[in-house]
Amino acid sequence: MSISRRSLLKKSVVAGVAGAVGVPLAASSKKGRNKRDRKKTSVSETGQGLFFGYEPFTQELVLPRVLSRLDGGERLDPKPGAYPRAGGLGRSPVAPTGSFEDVSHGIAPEFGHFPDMNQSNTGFSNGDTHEAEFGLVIEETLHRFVPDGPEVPIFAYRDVTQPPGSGTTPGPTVVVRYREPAVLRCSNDLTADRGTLADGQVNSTGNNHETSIHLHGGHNPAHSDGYPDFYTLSGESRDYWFTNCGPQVTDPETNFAPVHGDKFDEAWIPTTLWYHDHAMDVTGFNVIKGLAGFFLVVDEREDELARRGVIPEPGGDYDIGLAFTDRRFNADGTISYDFLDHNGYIGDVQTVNGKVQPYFEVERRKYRFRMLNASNARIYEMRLSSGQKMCIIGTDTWLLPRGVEVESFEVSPGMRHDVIIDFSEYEEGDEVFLENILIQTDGRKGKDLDPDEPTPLLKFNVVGEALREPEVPCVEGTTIRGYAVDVGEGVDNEPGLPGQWAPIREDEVVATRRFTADRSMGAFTINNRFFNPRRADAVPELGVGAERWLFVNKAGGWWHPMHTHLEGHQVQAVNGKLPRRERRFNQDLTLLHGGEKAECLIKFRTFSGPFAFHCHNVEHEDMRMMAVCDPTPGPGNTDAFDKAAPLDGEREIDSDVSGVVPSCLDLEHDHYLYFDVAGDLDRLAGRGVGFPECDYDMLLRGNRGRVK
Ligand SMILES: [Cu+2]
Repeated sequence: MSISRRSLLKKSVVAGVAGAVGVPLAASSKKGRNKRDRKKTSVSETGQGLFFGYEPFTQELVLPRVLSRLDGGERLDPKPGAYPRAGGLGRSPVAPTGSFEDVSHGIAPEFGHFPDMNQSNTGFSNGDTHEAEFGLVIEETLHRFVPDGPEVPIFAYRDVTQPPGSGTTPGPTVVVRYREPAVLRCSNDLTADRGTLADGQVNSTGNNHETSIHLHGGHNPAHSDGYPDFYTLSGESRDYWFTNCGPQVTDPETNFAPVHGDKFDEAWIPTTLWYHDHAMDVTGFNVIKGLAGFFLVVDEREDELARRGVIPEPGGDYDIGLAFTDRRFNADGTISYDFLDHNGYIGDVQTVNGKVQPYFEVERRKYRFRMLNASNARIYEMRLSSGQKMCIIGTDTWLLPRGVEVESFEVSPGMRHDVIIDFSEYEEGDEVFLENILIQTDGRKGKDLDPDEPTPLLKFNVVGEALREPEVPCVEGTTIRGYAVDVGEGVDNEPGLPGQWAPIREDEVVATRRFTADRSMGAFTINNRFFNPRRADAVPELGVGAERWLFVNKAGGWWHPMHTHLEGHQVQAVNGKLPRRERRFNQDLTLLHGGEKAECLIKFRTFSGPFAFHCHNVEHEDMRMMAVCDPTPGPGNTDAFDKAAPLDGEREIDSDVSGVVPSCLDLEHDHYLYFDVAGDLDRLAGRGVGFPECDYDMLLRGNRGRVK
């Protein structure tokens, strides 16, 4: 077995005590920036990739396929919530024998307890506890990044209805309706014995690889949130239950979400999400190898905006997902990844939807682009080469109350910008580039904005006739979600588009917490602590009011994009000033530049923890810049409060919660760093993953499994 990230980490941290950690071995990032040379761009200026070059903007943008819905005879078998075992289905898992048909399909114990989450509120059309079913397989396959370049190994999500080897990066796009709960069965085919090219498979690492899918922006129970060590281990499967709802409105009588509430906070209706790997210690490697995809939730407001012509039809031909990832390649074209570069992975080759600098033919009309920064550490300042303004209609997971027009916008890893670009003013044959003007040479931080040295990422080739009728404009001030209350902007929404967005109010705040980002021993800390998945760093009272979270960046000049799971937040101020205009609403990421303090308001609703919050520079995250938020019922909910016990850092999480058998969740402390023994995969051979019979506790809004 080749060396794993985790074993490297252990070695490097021990070495780090002696001061040897934090020095990247490869000097790759220093010289990495693309010069603006549209004639010929070498794949790498690091010296590693000089054996081949490519002509930029000669390959077409590729759009990911839509993930197949499983219906009719294709539905998940065995059914979600049931476990395969000899002699028929049972309620508890059995040790797997190695085939997907025989592994456990544990699902969040909340599954089945929220019948009113679906749109119709009359139960589920299929008599089940969810509406949609999907299947993904995680596999290694071959992919061509560079035009006429080599096919190289990637990790990919594959639609389970498609043949082995057809996985892609980005993975298939999941499209669901708002309040259409879904089960996604994820099968991890990254096994050490998965075969080689000779027998039609790809095995570039010779390793088992553990995974954990996080639906970024989703409002889901902890068991389905991709908690870092709630793995889907290699050769095994896991069922993720995605509510596809926003947070439930708190019951004012009990200060707690109603048990069978059908009221959801319309300010937080999800729209543009993405799913990606979140496995502890190895997220950076898994993501740069390809494990990311779009997840779109469509609601009636979007339908109405499309009917009026304000936005293109959701999921239609003019609604385009763009995932931006920078990568480095070795001389043979394979992806280069330095496990000991903890600064953050910076590539010198820019890819969009897995293709190096592609072109995209656009008609002379309006498009919606869902721009996702899927890079590990690169931050972008995006603009159009023509100087044309773009209209932002959504940031991260949520639509804005009104359109915001900008000439450029800043994007940290993990962020999404939902942007309308109108090509109607161009002539056929015009070329427009989407460009990045933020210079960044290593993972620590962005440097200067350089408008004279842009890196072109994507070329739009304008084609076709002008439209006969002008389209309805989507510009500054156009009603999108609309304001539900007057926040000094007026509430004059378009007729028939009632206001949905509302701010979290100061008078709702019941607690203030401060989280300081810093560095230590070559790794990264929040409040001087390294990540420990068994320790709660924040225990908000579930469903009660709001909290003020102060994210403080003390880590010298380093930049840290902070991401909250379960709930997004609203930034009130950064260093006492308002943030950029488009980032004053809902977001699940706040970028802290050097020395910045961001003041955010956030609520915790519907589900108890544990949930992670962390820096989304993925290498910082892997190097422990992560903490645990464990929303827990408070004393106002006496019965639940008596049972509730937040994670204390010592106690094991029960297998009921994690899906990992208890003996694999032992704690190990090593130089104050927590290591998850579950990651030592040899120890897991032949053991099952799944949820044994367990009782969901409605009062707790979750199940830690230790409450008897
Ligand atoms: Cu960071």
